[in-house]
Amino acid sequence: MNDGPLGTVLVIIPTYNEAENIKPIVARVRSSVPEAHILIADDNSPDGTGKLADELAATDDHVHVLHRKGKEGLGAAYLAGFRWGIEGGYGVLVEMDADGSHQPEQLPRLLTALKGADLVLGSRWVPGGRVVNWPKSREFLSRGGSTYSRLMLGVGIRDVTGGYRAFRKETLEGIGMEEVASAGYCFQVDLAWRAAKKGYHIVEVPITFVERERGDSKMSRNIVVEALWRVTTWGVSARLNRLRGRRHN
Ligand SMILES: Nc1nc2c(ncn2[C@@H]2O[C@H](COP(=O)(O)OP(=O)(O)O)[C@@H](O)[C@H]2O)c(=O)[nH]1
Ligand SMILES: [Mg+2]
Repeated sequence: MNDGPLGTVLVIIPTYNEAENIKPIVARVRSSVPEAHILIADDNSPDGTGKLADELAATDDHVHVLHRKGKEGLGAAYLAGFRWGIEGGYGVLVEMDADGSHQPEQLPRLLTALKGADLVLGSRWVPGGRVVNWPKSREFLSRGGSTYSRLMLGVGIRDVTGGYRAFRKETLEGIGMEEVASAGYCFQVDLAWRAAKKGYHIVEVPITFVERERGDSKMSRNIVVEALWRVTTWGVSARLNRLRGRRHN
């Protein structure tokens, strides 16, 4: 199993109630990057997404399903998927939503950029990146969240909450992903910040993010509050540590 110098690509798609979206997204990934494998990480969706995923896996040896016992959040599903992929010998692990927001047709650009990077972020907020079908309020929240995190954490990343990403396996192994506890958006910030602190080379590639047309978003107030709270405590404690370090020198 080896496609290219970085190894075989595994696209991990976490799902919770994505019955209307799972078949179209898998078909799009399969035709955009035919050599890649797909892992659907389903949290026992009540709408039967897991069963549809099994049907896809039964007829396509590039499609795999990880059935999880219940809804534990996006972060936990990704961590289980990363572990599954690393144990299975994949060299590149991709994060992608099931709802079509992350266009599979743009995946080749992320994978090309990964040849010269340790981590590639699909980015809405670099030149060339954009968002389709978002109300102004959601754009404001996302841009604001990214800017706040960037200033608070001191990282030069424009889109730090985005969830369309490609990791080299070595990057995930190197950042201590087992310690990542955050659930929602914060999970993405946490991973990117860990990679930045370790000095990994992070490249942002512009993407067109398309808001979902079918099914419901699982975004909630709690997820936003968790992210704000954690980013603030990380930023403050990093600053305190730097101050302490300076005093002792
Ligand atoms: N396995 C799993 N997937 C989830 C969970 N919450 C959200 N997802 C999936 O994560 C992706 C992004 O979620 P979405 O609701 O679109 O969030 P939004 O894009 O921020 O509005 C989708 O593929 C969801 O089905 C969860 O608790 N478990
Ligand atoms: Mg979405």
